[in-house]
Parts: sequence; C-alpha cells; structure tokens
Amino acid sequence: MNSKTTQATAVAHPNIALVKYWGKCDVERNIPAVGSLSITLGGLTTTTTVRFDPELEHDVFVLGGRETPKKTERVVACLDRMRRHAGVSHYAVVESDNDFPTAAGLASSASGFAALVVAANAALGAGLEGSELADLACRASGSAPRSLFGGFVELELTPDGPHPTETRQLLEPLAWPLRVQIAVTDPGPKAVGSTEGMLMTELTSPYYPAWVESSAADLADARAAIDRRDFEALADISESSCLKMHAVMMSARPGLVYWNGATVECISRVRELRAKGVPVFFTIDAGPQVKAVCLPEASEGVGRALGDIPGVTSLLESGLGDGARVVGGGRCGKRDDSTSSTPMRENTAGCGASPAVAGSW
Ligand code: 2P0
Repeated sequence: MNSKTTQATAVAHPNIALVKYWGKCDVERNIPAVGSLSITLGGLTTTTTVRFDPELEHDVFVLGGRETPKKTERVVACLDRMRRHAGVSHYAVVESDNDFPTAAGLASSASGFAALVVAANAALGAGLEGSELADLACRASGSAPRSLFGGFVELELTPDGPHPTETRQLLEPLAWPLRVQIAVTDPGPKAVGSTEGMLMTELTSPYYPAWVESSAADLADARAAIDRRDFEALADISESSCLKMHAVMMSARPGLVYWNGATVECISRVRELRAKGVPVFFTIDAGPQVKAVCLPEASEGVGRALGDIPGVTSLLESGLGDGARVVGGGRCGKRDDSTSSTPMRENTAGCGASPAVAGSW
C-alpha cells in the first residue's frame, strides 16, 4: 500500500451452529477439531469500519463506542495477518458496533471477525477471496468463516486439502426460511470465554474423544435433513448436538455450566411445544441464551411462550440472512485524494454463492 489512508465498512451477521464446534485440533493455527453447520441470523448485525492510516503509531480497537485495549490483541493479530498478505505496514483504527449483546453467547465473535476481515480486505485492496479469506477468519475465530456466508452453512475439516477447512453455503436464506426466537436470560458477558472453555474441555473431559468422534455422523445427518427440508430430523440432530456439547463441557474439570435457571425453563417449554406438534427446537451456545428455531408460522407463538418465562429478560427475533459484505468505502484523503480511494464494493467479498466475507470481541 502507498502512503494514503484507506478505509472500508462491512456488515456481518452472527450465526448459530446447529451442529456445534467445540475444541481445536491445532491451537496455534486455531483449526477446529470438528466440522460445524450453522444458520446465519439476518436480524442481528455487526458493522465494522477499518481505516488504515500511515500516521497512526499503533492499532486502535473501538467496540460499541469505547476503546477496548484488553480485547485488542486478537484484532491486532488478525490485522497483522492481513497486512502480511497485502504487504503493508500501516496501523489501523477498527470501529465495531453490534446491535445485540456482545460476548454473551450470541456469536458476536463470529460476526465481528467476519466483518473485520471483509472490511480490512477491501480497505487494503488485498483481493482475498473464498478459502483464503475464510482461513483468515478462522484463524481469528473458529465460528467466523460461517458468517462469511448466508443461509445454511457448513464448515468442513479438510486436512488433506490445500486449506485446513473449507466453508460453503448449503442453502440460501430463502430456500428454507426458518425463523429464530432468541430468549435472552442474561445479557452480560460470559465468565469463561469459548477459547478457554474449549481448551479446558479438551484437557480434562473424559468424554471429549467421543464428542470429536461422533461429529462427522451428526454433520451428515444434518446435511441430509436440510437437503430434504425435514424439520423434525433437523430438530432431532440439532438438539442432540447441543446437549452433547454442553454435556462434554459440564464434564470438564472444573465443569463448565453456561446455563442458568431460565435456560432450563426455556428448554422445557420448547420441548412441551414440540411434543404438542409445534415445529420448534432449541439450541444453546457458550452462554445462557436459548435460541428457538422454528418454521415461520410457529414463530409468534413460540416467542409468546418463551417471553412469559420468568428470567427471560428480552426476546430477539430473526430470520436467516446473507453473508458478510462490504457496504461502503471511503476516502480519508489526507494527502492525495485522487488516488487514495478505498476499494468500494457491494457484495463482492467473493465467498461462493452468498457473497461474503468477520471474534471474541
Ligand atoms: C459454535 N461456539 O459452533 C460453538 C458452539 C460456541 C458454542 O464457536 O476459540 O468464538 O474463537 O475459535 O468461534 C464459539 O467459539 O471460538 C463457538 P474460537 P469461537 O458456534
């Protein structure tokens, strides 16, 4: 890059895994131990602007309007990898905003790093696409490559391929427009972050090898259910993967319990509804919020049923959404505006069918 200031803005949506990722086969390179399969939530959004500026003396990370030095390390590491690819050395200001609770088990790290790599790629004019961009997102956060894509997304382990993982869209959002009611039972940040929780689980849970070993069959079942648009089959495999992941976490020493009382009440309520024939199932990530995935016609009733539960502090509703994308570039033109324009692209991050390009904030 030359001596000009360049910037770009990207948006990305969090995703929730129906077949879960928990554990790493390579901590250094952040390669997941298992594949995963997710849906991208169009109703929740991270917006990130990255500005590379030759006059800066260090990187700055502003999250939700506040400078957050403690959380800057992972962002700087991600920027460093991107700078190496682009052959530049300028520091950057990264401003990121979530319109939903941050670091509370709502996958803000996925949308955060997806938006970051897409924005930085555009601002640097690095031209990274597809697997290269997904690799960079994965290095920052194992769930982030999934937010590069919209709809239904699979992250597959490909140890024999040119990249350690491959992420691809299975279905576009409108191909099976599921809805999700998110029962927030504690909007505060979680006590144990995912990365630390995974390492603790790998090192101490006697059930961890079984968790890893059974993942490929879960993925195959989920893929087949999605292919057939078989909601009941997807519900069975998703609830099973969720409970299995929480069981392996709980069996670590010390045991990791991300749930609270309202989490358990929500599980029971979803099960009651499902037993009555309502097309809904639950899934829960590394936090106490319960995501109820349903067919569109059931969404309103599911929301009412969860909203009545004591301890549910708010409800968020979302459909499925698109992958990460550039929404604006800009010229900061401090020096020579005639050549300092930021690459400005709409939907051009180039990750396959859903143009995309996104940690633990
Ligand atoms: C998932 N989670 O598949 C699982 C389910 C949480 C529970 O991926 O260490 O922030 O940065 O790679 O991506 C959250 O973990 O972890 C996560 P790192 P990440 O969505």
